[in-house]
Formats: sequence, structure tokens, C-alpha cells
Amino acid sequence: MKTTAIQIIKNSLQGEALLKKNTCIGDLKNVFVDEAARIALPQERIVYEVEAYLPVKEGTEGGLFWGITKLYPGKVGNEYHMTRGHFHAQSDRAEYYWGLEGDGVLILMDRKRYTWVEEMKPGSLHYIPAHTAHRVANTGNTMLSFAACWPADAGHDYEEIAKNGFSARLLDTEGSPKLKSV
Ligand code: M6P
Ligand code: ZN
Repeated sequence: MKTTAIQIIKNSLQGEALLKKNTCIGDLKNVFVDEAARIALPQERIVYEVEAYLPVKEGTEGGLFWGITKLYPGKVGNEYHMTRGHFHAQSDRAEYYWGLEGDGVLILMDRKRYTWVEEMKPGSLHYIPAHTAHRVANTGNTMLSFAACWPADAGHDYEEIAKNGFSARLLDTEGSPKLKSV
């Protein structure tokens, strides 16, 4: 029997034609609340890596994409390393995230700017509803890896978050993560 083109080995995607993207401190201008702290860090420090399998063209109706994100532990000021976060360009598209390793928090915000969180750990399954922005913070001292499955026609709307941000941030407050309204 033929093996599949792509395999998941130790929380990594293996195979040909995978999309791989690293996001560094230098790429995350104005993403963290403490921009001075971000500027003071080594700009080439990797915050997260994404490996994704895109078996159909971006925008294909009915298609699905699959990826693993590895979020390194660390902080920018009092804020944990986190993904940029996005709504979907096609806003009515949902997504699944699930925890593979490490400890983190999924931060969700609806269109009324109501923000809530879900604890992310190995085995936690997160249904991200349509019209809901999503970002993940690594609150632990080890790598946080999570898998994601999203519609090929969802797209990413980063503009709304770049303009208005999330309505709350997860900050290290006396050693533990607390959601603080902004
Ligand atoms: C998950 C998916 C991807 C996303 C990635 C990083 O793997 O949701 O679509 O690109 O996380 O998140 P962001 O694009 O917000 O940086
Ligand atoms: Zn998404």
C-alpha cells in the first residue's frame, strides 16, 4: 500500500511541498502592548514556526488546509509570546485548533469585541466559531505546539487586528497569566 504524501512525525509535518513560515520578533511590530520591549529584543529571534499542507489552491471552496504551529516560550515585556492573530477574510469560516504539546491559552474575540480564553494543553480541542478572531499565547516554559484545520477559502484578515487589536491581552501578572482589558 502507498504511504501518504504527508506524515505527522513527532509533531512535525514531513513531506514535499509544505508551506513553511517563521515569524520573528522583527516581524511583529505593534503586536505586543510593550513596543519598546519588543524593539529591545534580538529582532531575528523566532517567535513561531508554521508548517502547513495546502493540497488545493488557496481560495478553493470546499477545500481544507492543515498545519502545525510551534510557538517558542518567551515574553515581550509582560506579554507571552503569541501568534499575530486574525479574523478570516471570509469571515463566516470556522476553524479547529488542538493542543499537541506545552501549555498555552487560546484567545478568542467576536465581532462585538467580546474576548474570552480557553486553556490549551496536549489533547485540548478548540472549535473556533465563524466571525471570531483567534490567537494563541505560550504561557509555559517549553515549546507549545498546536495543530489547525481550516477551510481553504477562509483567508486571513490581519488588518482588523492591526488597526484595533484584541479588546484584552494576556499578561504575566505576578507569575500567572491574567486577561486584562485594554
Ligand atoms: C494556525 C492557522 C494558520 C495561521 C497560523 C499562525 O496554524 O490558523 O492559518 O496562519 O496558525 O497564526 P497567524 O496567521 O495569526 O500568525
Ligand atoms: Zn484562522
